[in-house]
Amino acid sequence: MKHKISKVQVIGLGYIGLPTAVIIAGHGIDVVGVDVSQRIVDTINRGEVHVIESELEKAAHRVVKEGKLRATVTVEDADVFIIAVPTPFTEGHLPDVTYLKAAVQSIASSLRKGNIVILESTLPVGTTNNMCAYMKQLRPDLSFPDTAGDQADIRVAHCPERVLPGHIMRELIENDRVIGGISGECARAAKAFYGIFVKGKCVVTNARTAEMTKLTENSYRDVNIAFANELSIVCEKLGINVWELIELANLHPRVKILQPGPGVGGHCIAVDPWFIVSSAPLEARLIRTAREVNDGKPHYIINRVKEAAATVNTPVVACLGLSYKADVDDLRESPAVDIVRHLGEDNVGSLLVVEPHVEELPRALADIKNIEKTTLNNAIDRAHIVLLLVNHKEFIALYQAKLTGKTVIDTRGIWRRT
Ligand code: SAJ
Repeated sequence: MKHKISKVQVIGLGYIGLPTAVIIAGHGIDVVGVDVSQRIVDTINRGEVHVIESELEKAAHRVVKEGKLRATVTVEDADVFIIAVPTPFTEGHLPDVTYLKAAVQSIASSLRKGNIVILESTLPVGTTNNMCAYMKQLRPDLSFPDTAGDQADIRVAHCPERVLPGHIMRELIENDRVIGGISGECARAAKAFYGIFVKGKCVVTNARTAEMTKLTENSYRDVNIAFANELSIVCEKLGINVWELIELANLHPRVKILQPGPGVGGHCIAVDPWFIVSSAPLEARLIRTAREVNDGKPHYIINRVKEAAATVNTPVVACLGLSYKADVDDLRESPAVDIVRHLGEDNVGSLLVVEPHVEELPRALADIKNIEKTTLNNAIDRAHIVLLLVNHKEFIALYQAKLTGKTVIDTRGIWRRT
C-alpha cells in the first residue's frame, strides 16, 4: 500500500515535536504543528520559537516564512500524524499516559484510510498496541493493525526520539532510528517516511521491542551514572579523589565510568527507568536501585553544604548553576534547583545563585528569602562556601586562585577538589 506523503501533522510542539516539525518542513513537506497552548501556536506562527535549541530558531523562521510550517490548536487531515507529547510519571512513579490519550483522541476524527500514525513519545511497553485499541474505540469504521495486521486501514508505529538536548537539530537527521511497527507493513511505511529526512540507519522491529529499546537506553545511562555517584560517596568516605580515580580506572581498555554529579536531571533519564520498574517491579531490581541512588545524591550534597555552613558564623554560599546539565537553559527536573531550594528553605545562609543561561530565578526559588541571583564574580567574592552544581563553560574558565580560602564543594569535578 503506497501513499504519497504531502502533509504531516505533529502533535505536541515541545523540545522534540517542534524541531521535528521544522526539519520535515525543511524537506519540502507541508507541516502543521498542533499544540494545546495558543501562546506556543502564536509564537511559532510569528516565525519565533519558545524553546532554546541550537540552530532551531533560524530554521523555524525560514520554514514558517516559506509557508511550509504553520501551527494551530486544532487537528486537521494529514497523511502522517506524529505524536510527540510528554509521558511523565505519577507520584507513585507510575507512567502517566493522559497526554498521549488526549493526543490520540484529538486526531481520531481526522483519521482516514492510508494514514500513518507514529508515536514518538517515550512509552511503557505495550502502549502502542493499547493505543490501536483506543483508536478503534473512537473510530469503529476503520481497521487497525493490532487486529487487522498488514491489511489495516491505518498504519501505526512507535519510533522513539533519542536526540540529545543541545544537539537536537543535528541528531534528528544523523542518529539511527528504531522503528517498531504493530505489523510489518506499519514498520515499512514508517521507515519509508523517516527515510525522507533521516540520514542515519532506520532499523525496523516490533512495537514492544522499540518501546523497550528507548527505555533501555536511558536506563543504561541511569545505572551507569548511579555507579559513578555511588563511587563518589564511597571515595569521599575513604579520602580518595573520585575524579582522579575514574580517570585512572578508565585507562583500562574495557572500563568507561561516567561522571558523578549532584544527581540526575532532565525529563528522560530520571523518568524512563521507572517505566521498566512499573512493568516488572520484582525483576527490575538494579534499575530501581540506580534510580534511588541518583535521587539520593542531591540530599547527600545538601548535607555536605550544611556541614560546611555550620562552621561559619553568617554563611554565604555561592551556588553555581541551576540547569540540569552544562550549557543549556533547561531548569526542568534539575537537581541543582532542588538543592538550592532545600538550602533556602532550611535557612542554611545567604545563597548567591549564578546561572548565566537564564534571566530570572525560577518560580521554585523566587519566593524564598535569602536567595539572590547575581554575577559569578560577585558571588565568588562574597562567598565562604562555593557550591559548583553545573559544569557550564563560564565556570570551567574561572580563575581558580579566586577560590583560595573558601570551602569548595565541586559536585562536577571541574576544579578537582572535593
Ligand atoms: N549526568 C551525570 N553524569 C554523566 C552524564 C550525565 O551526572 O556522566 C547527568 C546530567 O548532568 C543530567 C542527566 O545526567 O542531569 C542527564 O543528562 P544527559 O546529557 O545524559 O541526557 P539528557 O537527559 O539530556 O538526554 C537523554 C539522552 N539519552 C542518552 O544519552 C541515552 C538522549 O539521547 C535522549 O534522547 C533523551 O535522554 C531523551 O529524550 O530520552
